[in-house]
Amino acid sequence: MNQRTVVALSGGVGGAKLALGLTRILPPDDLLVVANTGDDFEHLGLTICPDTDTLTYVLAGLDNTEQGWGRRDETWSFMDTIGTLGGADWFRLGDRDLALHVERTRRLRAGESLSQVTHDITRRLGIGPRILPMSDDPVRTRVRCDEGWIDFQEYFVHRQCRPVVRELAFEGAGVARPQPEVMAALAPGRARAVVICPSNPFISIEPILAVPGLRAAIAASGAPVVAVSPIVGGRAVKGPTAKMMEELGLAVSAASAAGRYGDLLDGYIVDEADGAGISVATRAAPTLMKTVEDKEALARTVLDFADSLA
Ligand code: FO1
Repeated sequence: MNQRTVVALSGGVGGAKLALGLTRILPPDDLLVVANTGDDFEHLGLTICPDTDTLTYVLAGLDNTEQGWGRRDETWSFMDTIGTLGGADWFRLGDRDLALHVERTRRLRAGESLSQVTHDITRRLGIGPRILPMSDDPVRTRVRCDEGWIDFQEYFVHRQCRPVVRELAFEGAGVARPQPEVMAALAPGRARAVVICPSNPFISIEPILAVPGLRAAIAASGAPVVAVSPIVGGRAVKGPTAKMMEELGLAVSAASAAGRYGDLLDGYIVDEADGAGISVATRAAPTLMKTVEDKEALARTVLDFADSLA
């Protein structure tokens, strides 16, 4: 029987953790991780792809675990120096991380697609499973706050998520073409499961679902769609998820996170404390991932649950 692929949608730290767990229980060819590219931006003349790079470093075992992004064993000579030259030093690019941005930017400018560059870099770093962007066309998350529309990283890093979020937009999503290999993995009968990782629904998952054709392909894939709640005990594990929910007038709960995915979900993994008010099938499990064993255990729970829903 042809191997059936697990397709995981991921953004941010939580997504990368569960993706790591999935790599520990699946053969490399059976996992395809779709990276959100809405956080990508042009900075210092470089094309920066944070969610792709976080996945890359975590799956390559190169990640800075305390920081949740970037590489460990970093040095900061470039950042220190660009600051003295009056350049932008608010978005911290370590010297080793910088090499990735410089080389990726060179190759994109030479006409390679983001998928080609990402595939080659992940292979060179010894990563078995596929990490692919949701689209090779640019999609950029924009945030409308009281001062107007700002870029995502300006909101998330430069202003440290302080602005009140009134609205989000995914610039370019309307005309972005879904990544072909992702669409092929979602062809009817080809996927074993679609896993929506415990990422921020608004900024990590919804941009992926906004790429024309992707949401419909997931729904038509015939595979069980299982999401892991990013809210634990009424709080977000990391990042601005809870703050955004409040600012967008939503309850800060696992249920309202699930509500963002609507009828796409077949199952929802919630932390023991959070099962109330959820219409789809739920399974309670520890969703806080501190150790690699936690990540593997949650990955196993997600796939067992998905298989039971198939
Ligand atoms: N996040 C920060 O809070 N501060 C930073 O200086 C920062 C730099 C950075 C550099 C490369 C990279 O791939 C990610 C980086 N991030 C930083 C995280 C990034 O903003 C987030 O990972 C995503 O955009 C949100 O999930």
